[in-house]
Amino acid sequence: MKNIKFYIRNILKSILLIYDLIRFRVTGNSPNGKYHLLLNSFYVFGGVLNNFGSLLLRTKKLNFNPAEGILSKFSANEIHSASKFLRQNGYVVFENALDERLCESFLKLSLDMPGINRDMDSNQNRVYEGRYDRENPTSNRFEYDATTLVNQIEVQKILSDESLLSFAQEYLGGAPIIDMVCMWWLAPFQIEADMNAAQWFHFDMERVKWIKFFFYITDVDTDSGPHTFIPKTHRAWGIPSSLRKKGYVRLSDEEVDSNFSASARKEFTGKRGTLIVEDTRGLHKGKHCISGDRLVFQTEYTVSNYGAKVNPPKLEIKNVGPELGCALMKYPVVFSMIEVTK
Ligand SMILES: O=C(O)CCC(=O)C(=O)O
Ligand SMILES: [Fe+2]
Repeated sequence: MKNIKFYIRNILKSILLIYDLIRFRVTGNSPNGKYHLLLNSFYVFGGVLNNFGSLLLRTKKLNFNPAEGILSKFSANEIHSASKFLRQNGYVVFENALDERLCESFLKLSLDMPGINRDMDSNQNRVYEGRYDRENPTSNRFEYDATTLVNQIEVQKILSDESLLSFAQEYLGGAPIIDMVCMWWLAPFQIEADMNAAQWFHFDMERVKWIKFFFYITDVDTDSGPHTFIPKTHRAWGIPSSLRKKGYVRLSDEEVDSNFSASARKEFTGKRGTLIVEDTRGLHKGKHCISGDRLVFQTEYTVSNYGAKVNPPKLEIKNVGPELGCALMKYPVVFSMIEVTK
């Protein structure tokens, strides 16, 4: 009986979601913050309505030049196979995507730029805002805000990279919109994995369809917090209903292990410069870092800004470098979730 009620309630919510998606397509508005309906529909329909939403809301593909940017070192055939692999498995890895020089610049940036400790589940970590001290971490996760990041020339290089935009577009099936720019350290601060630091398995669900690019800026081994994914769980019904029904929560390793064999887990160890492209609608986490540390820079591209409300990062016009300046003029929709200010 409880089960029937759960399904009836959520089917009604899914009908409301379809109405809200169509209204958004027509008016560009979702007045009463109906995005939680997307989550509800996912619990019941396992992603089918996400696919419907992305077909409805995507905009026309743009004419990027895939030969311009960091993926241009891979042949057209390799990119084609990578794209296919990503669609089938939910992830694909490019080794040496970033060169040593760019990794060094990102590393230096992370040590010069102020950041903030992520609150931990226990709230036991120190509230700290300032520069990162690799020798004395004070949280499992230390992060930088998007506004600080988008004003940096190294970051702008990635944001305006046409080979990345082209790869994202191929997956999304419509013009990619940059909707997240982040960078963070994982460090061995507390013995336990932290849920709030995304160290327990979960799926992301802020948009109808999106794709994340994780760039390793430091070498990552099994102890220093490798990003971890369960292949194929990005597909419709890819996450078993018993796990989806728990809602938008973090899942323990035991809960995940009771549905997938431990060997199904893909733990991404790799040299700095490695790029992991992943559909984080599948189950994933940052494995708890027990020694060493891990710095990741990340961008997310979405097919539509329908979904969770976010504060747009502010990009000061005086900080816009030539590459980004050019991309902003050519592809305004890509940067439509970034606020350009005087
Ligand atoms: O730190 C990680 O590898 C996981 C981060 C995560 O959950 C995410 O970026 O969605
Ligand atoms: Fe996540």
